[in-house]
Amino acid sequence: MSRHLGSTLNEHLISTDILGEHNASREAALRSDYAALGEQLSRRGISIDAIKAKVAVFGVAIPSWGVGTGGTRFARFPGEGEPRDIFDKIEDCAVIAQLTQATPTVSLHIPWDKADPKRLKQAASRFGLGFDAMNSNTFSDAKGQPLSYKYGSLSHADAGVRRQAVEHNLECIEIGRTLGSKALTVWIGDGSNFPGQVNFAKTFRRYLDAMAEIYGGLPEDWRLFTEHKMYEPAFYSTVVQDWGSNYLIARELGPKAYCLVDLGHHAPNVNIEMIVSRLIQFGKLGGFHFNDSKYGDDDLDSGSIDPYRLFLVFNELVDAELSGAEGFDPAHMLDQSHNVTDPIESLMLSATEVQRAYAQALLVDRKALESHQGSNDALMATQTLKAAYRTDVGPILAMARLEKGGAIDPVAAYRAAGYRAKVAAERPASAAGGGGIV
Ligand SMILES: [Mn+2]
Repeated sequence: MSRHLGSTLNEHLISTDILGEHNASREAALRSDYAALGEQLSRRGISIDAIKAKVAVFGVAIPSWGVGTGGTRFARFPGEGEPRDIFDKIEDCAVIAQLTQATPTVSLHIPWDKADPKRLKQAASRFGLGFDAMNSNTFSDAKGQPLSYKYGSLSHADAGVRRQAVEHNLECIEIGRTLGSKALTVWIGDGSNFPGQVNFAKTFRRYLDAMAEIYGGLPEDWRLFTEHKMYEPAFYSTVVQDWGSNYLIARELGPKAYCLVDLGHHAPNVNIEMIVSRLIQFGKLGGFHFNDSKYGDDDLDSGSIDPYRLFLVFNELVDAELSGAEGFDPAHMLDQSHNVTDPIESLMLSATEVQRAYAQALLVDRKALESHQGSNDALMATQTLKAAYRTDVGPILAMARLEKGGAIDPVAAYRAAGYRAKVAAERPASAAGGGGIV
């Protein structure tokens, strides 16, 4: 049987010998678990190989800033061997991609990742990585920037500040064009902290006009994603605060504009899966930032708090995929902040959790579900979802990884390879470096 370990021309940062040993010691158990699950699924009329094939081509992008240690409003505690610049970040992303085989692309943030685009492209192609959506930043002031974003950016009362913010976004498109990116994600922190501080309608109008200019600079085959967030840093009102405003933006701007849903950017208990369904139904779902949240944050690891909600989101996505919803092609990206874990380990597990939710959603018996819905059998309808959710799809994910040259257990292989200790010796800790979310 052919094995794909190290079969590509990509450079590997985790030794293929260590990875081979890791997999060899686990392969027999995995094959046995996979066969048992295959038998169980076949009784349910599902081909395990067909599910595995779908999982194998499912990818989620890694945000460049995610591999650095994050921080809170109070402090940032640098992690050992964290990346010093974008080239270190690309190497960390390559490790995640090698071991999980689920993260083929990196999403850059400008200006944090600003570098010669040709060098960036070379650095990524060494490891076979591509570039996902570009992310602009008008929520903090870059060094040497003439005008400040303290009171907003694209919706600022001053035309000069708005111009500067538009130009920055156009520059992000230019850089992304060289890198082979196909989308720009815009999130702004604009809003207010006091009632009366801003005029809601005027700020939104100014934002729409500025966004129209950015939209005008999009290449033909690009998409523009706007990301809503209920609050923070503005704690009284936010210009792009919810999916309703976001939908209005996408509709006003035109057919290349879509809404991006960050799971952590909603009020607690909001029915996010229904928002996802609405955006799909009206052709405006652009993509996701995956993370999890307990209260009002957008920082925790995907699937770490409420994996059932992640499954329910994917239930909507698979429903759209199978029903051939028009123009349905959502982008997937992780967006979380790691403060108490090794970011590489968190990102590997998070990518796996996203894949897991996808695989579980593929197992939903949709004919049965439709029939229960038609006969108002609420109990059996919800049990149909639970039956899929309760299935341990771990062997499917692990087999897909193994066959693509990844690790059966990515975290165990990563620890065995000693990557963090190696880079800790090469990358001196720096309080300024890291570029996590602050
Ligand atoms: Mn986000």
